[in-house]
Amino acid sequence: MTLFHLSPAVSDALANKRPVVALESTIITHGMPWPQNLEVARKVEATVRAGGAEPATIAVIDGQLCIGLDDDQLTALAQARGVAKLSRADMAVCMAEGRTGATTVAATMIAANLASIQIFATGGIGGVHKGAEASFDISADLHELAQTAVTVVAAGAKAILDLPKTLEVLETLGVPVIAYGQDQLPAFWSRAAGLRAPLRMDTPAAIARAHKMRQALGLPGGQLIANPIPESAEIPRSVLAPVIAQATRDAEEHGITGKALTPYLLQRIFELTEGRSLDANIALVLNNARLGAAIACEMVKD
Ligand code: PSU
Ligand code: MN
Repeated sequence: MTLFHLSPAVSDALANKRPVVALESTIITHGMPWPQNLEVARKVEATVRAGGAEPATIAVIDGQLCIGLDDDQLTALAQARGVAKLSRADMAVCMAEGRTGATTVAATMIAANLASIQIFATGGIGGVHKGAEASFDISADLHELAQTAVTVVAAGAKAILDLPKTLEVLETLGVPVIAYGQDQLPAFWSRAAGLRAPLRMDTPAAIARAHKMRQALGLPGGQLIANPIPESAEIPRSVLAPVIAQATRDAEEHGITGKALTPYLLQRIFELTEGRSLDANIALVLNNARLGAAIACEMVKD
């Protein structure tokens, strides 16, 4: 049984020890509307290539765990409806049943690690949802960061989450949360959350060294690199706070919970900001792809 399928380009890059950056697919199927999702997926790949690394977008297609998608696969995924959102709990079932699913941060980390890809760039990770003390809604992404040795570049956790609780859980789980180039924790659509990040690093080389150091120490798990959104694209917190509050109330009113909650909130915020949240989301994903490529380039140096 072959466990996963590498695209020719990814296979070649890995065989020749060239830098590779993993990319998730839930952001394509559940995180952004058509047709921007396809445009962004292509642009993210192009950005990784421009940064000197090979992109490996990951998804389960007809039961096969694909690491590196061609343009037809990317297009089909971006257009498909009702694609499953896969995390650690459901990836194996989707594969066993020969179905198609998009990988979240957690599932993408598992797949990347299987293929020895150590860097992964995305938009935002899942975290502790507001009201988690009642709902218990804590993303499996956090536990994955604690056990799978992949460095994840994100723009911090989304402001729809409870950021202080998310930081607490990551600390409990022993996950380094490293702000890139600033002291403040970036908050996805805004550069600052009003919270200090536990750690700070200023260069891709230092991040690559810290990743290797964790491995040398025998520590399981990865690192979370929180890369602030470019200044020109950020949406001030004062603009976003009431929108998030409204979206959260709407979700409650409609009884949206579990896996459906994050996609619902993202879509609602997109509507309430008349598309502005999507523009910011695109800018930050591309920014993370650039940093991911730079870290991947450092990682392959001895
Ligand atoms: N960030 C985005 N868009 C997304 C997600 C994150 O900007 O679509 C996805 C990621 O795949 C992440 C998932 O792993 O949401 C978290 O979902 P949950 O909160 O259900 O664990
Ligand atoms: Mn959840």
